[in-house]
Amino acid sequence: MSKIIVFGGDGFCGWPTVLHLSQLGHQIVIVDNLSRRKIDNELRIESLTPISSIENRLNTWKRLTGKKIVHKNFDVAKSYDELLQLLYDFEPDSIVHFAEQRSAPYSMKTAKHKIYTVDNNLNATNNIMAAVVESELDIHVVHLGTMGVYGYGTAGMKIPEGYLNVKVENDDGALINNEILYPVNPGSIYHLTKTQDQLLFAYYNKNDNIRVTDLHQGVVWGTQTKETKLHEDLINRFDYDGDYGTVLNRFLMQAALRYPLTVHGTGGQTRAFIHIQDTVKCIQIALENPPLPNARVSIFNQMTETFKVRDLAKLVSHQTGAEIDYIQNPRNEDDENELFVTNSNLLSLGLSPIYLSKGLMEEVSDISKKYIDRVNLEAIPCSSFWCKKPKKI
Ligand code: NAD
Ligand code: USQ
Repeated sequence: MSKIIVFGGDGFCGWPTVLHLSQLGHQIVIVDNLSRRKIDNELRIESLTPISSIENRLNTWKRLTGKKIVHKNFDVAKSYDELLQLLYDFEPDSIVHFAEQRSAPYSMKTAKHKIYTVDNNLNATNNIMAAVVESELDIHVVHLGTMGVYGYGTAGMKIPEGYLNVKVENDDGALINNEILYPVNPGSIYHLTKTQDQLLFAYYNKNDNIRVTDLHQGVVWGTQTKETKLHEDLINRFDYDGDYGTVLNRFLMQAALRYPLTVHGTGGQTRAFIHIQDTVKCIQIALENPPLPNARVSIFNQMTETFKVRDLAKLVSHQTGAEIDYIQNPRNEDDENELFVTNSNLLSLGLSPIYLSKGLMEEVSDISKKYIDRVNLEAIPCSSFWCKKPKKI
């Protein structure tokens, strides 16, 4: 049993991870300033699923399993002293860092949203790393990064796991082998913060020997995991709105509502995907397999399959009879791309992927149908534009 702090443990990926790690017998402290719930208020939206207060969530978990999870409510990006004190008091073996503003459309809404996303995400990561160094504790940091750091063009090659082998010519014309971080190509201010996180990790790893695993995760879909299904108070959040809803969950919710599926542009964008149950499994695997002392940052591509957006829409349409609406793309992104990704690290450490299946899609559809009367129709269109004049299709 180990001691783990989960930063951002009230969120979509964080909450099921917390329950899974607690179920495995680990001692968990959640740090979450509930900013995501406050953003719901700002945008006048709510999770499709009725999520309980964090107090109810934790009390119900204790009642059902006898396991106690502690919640600390502070802002990791701002409250450095509190963060350091928590490390001294709890002496964690590991940290899982989810505590960032994670929506690309939200990060592009206005200048204020860009500034908030950069301040929040970079200061959260830097504060955590600086506190780990100052504490002088040997803590393994597991961070949730994104596949979007690479951009989505692969020029025919498979995207490697973080590092690229290159040959450069020296002054004598000889070829020198080198290894570099894969060149970044962020598609939004949010994704940009994740590329900068990478540099923070590389630096603290080089300078202070901090052990870091950076999980470059694809788009997460699904809602429930084994543990969140145990009681309605434990239900996970389900974002369906134009800012936070991710594409497959949105399509399944839209189909349940008989709302035409909102494909951006031609839908030729290929993205990497992973089911939420695999997200929690991958984090368990990462925690159980820390890098060796003095090793460089471990980077794992946390995705299980790739799809084109229009193919997902066709799949959902085929199963549900939903219409497809090809709408003007609010984002500045390539309409068509191929994506080939290496993901052998997590597979070799024991991940047995859950692939997109009719059954799992039906589960999300059932949740959508159950809570359909909570949908706010006005929240469905994406109203965040990358450029003042959106690209024409
Ligand atoms: P989320 O917004 O649901 O959860 C993030 C949690 O962190 C929220 O509960 C929020 O209140 C908290 N938080 C944010 N800033 C904080 C701060 N400064 N101090 C304390 N708490 C703070 O997001 P999520 O979908 O669970 O994503 C978690 C992580 O996984 C993010 O870093 C995201 O970039 C990454 N990720 C998510 C997806 C996805 O599809 N959801 C895919 C790839 C990577
Ligand atoms: N899309 C549509 N219609 C919609 C919603 C989205 O066509 O109604 C398209 C988008 O234009 C985009 C693709 O679907 O081409 C994916 O969009 P998304 O909103 O599902 O996911 P994205 O913005 O990429 O962000 C999500 C998470 C983010 C994470 C990222 C992983 O919100 O935290 O980092 O997935 S990745 O995409 O691999 O970078």
